Amino acid sequence: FKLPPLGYANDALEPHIDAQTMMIHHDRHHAAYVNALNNFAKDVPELGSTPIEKTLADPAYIPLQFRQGVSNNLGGHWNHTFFWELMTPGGAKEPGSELKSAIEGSWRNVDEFKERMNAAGVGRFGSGWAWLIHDGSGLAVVSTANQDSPISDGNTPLLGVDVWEHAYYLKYQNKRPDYIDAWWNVVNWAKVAEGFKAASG
Ligand code: MN3
Repeated sequence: FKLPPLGYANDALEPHIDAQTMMIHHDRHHAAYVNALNNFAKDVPELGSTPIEKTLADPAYIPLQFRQGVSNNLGGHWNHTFFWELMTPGGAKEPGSELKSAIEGSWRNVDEFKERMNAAGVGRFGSGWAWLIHDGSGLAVVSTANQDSPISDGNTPLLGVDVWEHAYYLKYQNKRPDYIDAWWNVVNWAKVAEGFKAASG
């Protein structure tokens, strides 16, 4: 397992997400998940040769004493790899036409969808994520605890926001709603649209 580089500088998402948060989040938190996985792979060699999504969907081959630890760190690795790609400096301010239509088919409009995501993120007690997922038939907003992945529930994540305190505390302290509001400014809608196309195709 390897820590993927950020596709942009630590300060690229300023002022919405500050450089120090990005550095610590990527270089320390994400790196810790990767290091833990490489340690687990010493005990469970199959882990290293199995696609991450496959293990998240069906971790039954992992011996019980390692399974929770593997799931936590594999989810952490996958979620963060995805999260870095879901953010971009200077991207489109809203979803492109096809994705926008799909969102408007599931909620009144894009603003209502954003409100649902905000509510899912703010309402997550403790640490976790809020997600836009494709469930095989359409779009939905869900929230997961800790590093749990929608993939484990058979869903395809299209967009996700990390609401662990480590994602925002330096700049936003206890104001998680302000962090999520700011995060919308850096969403990589092109990446979300790519996932939507693949999931609905
Ligand atoms: Mn995180």
